[in-house]
Parts: sequence; C-alpha cells; structure tokens
Amino acid sequence: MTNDFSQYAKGFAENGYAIIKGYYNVAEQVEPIRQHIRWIIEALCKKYSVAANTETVEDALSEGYLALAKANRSWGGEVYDAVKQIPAFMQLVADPRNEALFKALRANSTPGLAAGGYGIRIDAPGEEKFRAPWHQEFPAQLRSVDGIVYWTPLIPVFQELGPVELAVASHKEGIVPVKSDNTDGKTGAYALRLDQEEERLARYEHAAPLTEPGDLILMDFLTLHQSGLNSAAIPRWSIQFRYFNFADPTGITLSWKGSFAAQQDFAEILPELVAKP
Ligand SMILES: O=C(O)CCC(=O)C(=O)O
Ligand SMILES: [Fe+2]
Repeated sequence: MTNDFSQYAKGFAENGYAIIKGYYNVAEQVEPIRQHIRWIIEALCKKYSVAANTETVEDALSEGYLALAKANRSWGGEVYDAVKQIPAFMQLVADPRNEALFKALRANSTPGLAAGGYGIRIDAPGEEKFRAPWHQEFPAQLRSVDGIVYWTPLIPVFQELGPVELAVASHKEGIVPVKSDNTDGKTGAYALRLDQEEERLARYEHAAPLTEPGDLILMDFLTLHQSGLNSAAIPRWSIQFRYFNFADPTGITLSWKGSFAAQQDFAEILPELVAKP
C-alpha cells in the first residue's frame, strides 16, 4: 500500500467521502485487535458465568458478545468500554499514515486526533437505541468544521449487517441545524435530528459501501450519514475515530473543544446550530 494519498483528494472533495481498499495491514494491525476483543469477551463470560463459545474470534464476537449482552445489557457495555483500551486499537488510531492521509485530503492543515472521538461500535441486531440517525459529525464532535471520520470494519460487512449509509456530496449543504428527539430512548449525540431531514436527504444519491477488514471509509464532518439497519444474526463490529484541523478558523474560535464525548453541550458552544422550532 502506497503512502501517497493525493489521488484520493479530488474524489473526497467532490463526494464528501472516499474509500481506500486494503488501507490497513490486516495481519499486523487488525487481527491483534480482534484477538484481544476475543480475550476480553472470554474473560467476562467466565467472570459472569455466562455459557457461550468464545474459542475463536468469530465465536466470541458473535455468540459470546450476544450471550453476555442478553444475560445483562450492562455486561455488553463493559465490553464496549473495555475494547477501546486495547493497545493495538490505539496503535491503529494513531498510525502515522492516518495523519499523512489527513494532510493529503486537507491542504495546509495541522492535524489533530480528537480526544474521546475514537471507539469500537458494536451494532447488535435490532438494537435501536444506539443506532445513529442521519447526522453530520460536526455538531456531535466539534473540534474543527473540516474534520474527517475514519471508519474501518473489524468483520466483513455484508448487506444485512447494515453498512454505514451516506448521502453523496451532501457536505455541500454546509452546517445543518439540529434539534433533539429522544425517541427510542436515544440520548446525547444519538438524539440529534437534522432540520428538514427528509427534504435534504432526497436531494442526494445514497451509498452504503460494503467493506472488509483493512478497508477505510473517510467521511467529511459535514457529510450526512447514518447507521444502517442490522438485520443479520450477528453484531456488526467497526472502528471509528476522528482527525480534525487545528488550523481551521472555526476550530480556533472553539479552542478545539469537543462535544458530547467531551461532556460539552454543543448548543451552549454554538447556539446558532440549534434549529428554530
Ligand atoms: O457505523 C455507524 O453505524 C455510524 C458511524 C458514524 O456515525 C460515524 O462513524 O461517525
Ligand atoms: Fe457519525
């Protein structure tokens, strides 16, 4: 895999997203994360006497995780909190190539790695509460308006698993005002809904790229996107993190503050982002 990412800049600027197939080295960068997750699930199943097969990565990430979360949903939460502390995960997030890639996509930028903006999603079948509705990353993360979401799967993503969906070129909308809606028990960033969501989405072609471990999806902080619906029998495991630009004038105005994950209320920091009722 080359380290010259300039070929992606034009498509990214036009479409508000880009996909780089085989960006990470699966054996060296992804597999150690998967193995460590397996270990964590095995340890928690043992701790809570949950009978489930955790012998292989596939067993642990599907049967093991589902058995734990079914026995007690908060044990699933323990997995979620634990896995973002896997050193191999942090190494992938901080891979120097990620910073070089950001610079290639954002001319004259000074990249930052958003604190608290990284994690591993576990999208269990039929779990509506943590499904992200259509949103832009900016109100949910702040830091800088020209930030980029990095999204890479830990298992092959097929159609029923609900690939992340995005509206092609929707970053050209600029910042869309949002309002809060707590339907389905959603809170924080998950409760934000776009002003005039349907009208806006109808203007764009939608994409729901199927990806394999090692592939990387890059999304502009203003690109409209949502979680797909997982109608498979297993959870969808995926990594996301965000880089931003210290040199962005809005970022400097914000002093690069974060949003929900940084215990900040974006409505207080940028009241003009709140949709008028
Ligand atoms: O993977 C998903 O379901 C949503 C991802 C997302 O919103 C993000 O990575 O910013
Ligand atoms: Fe997002």
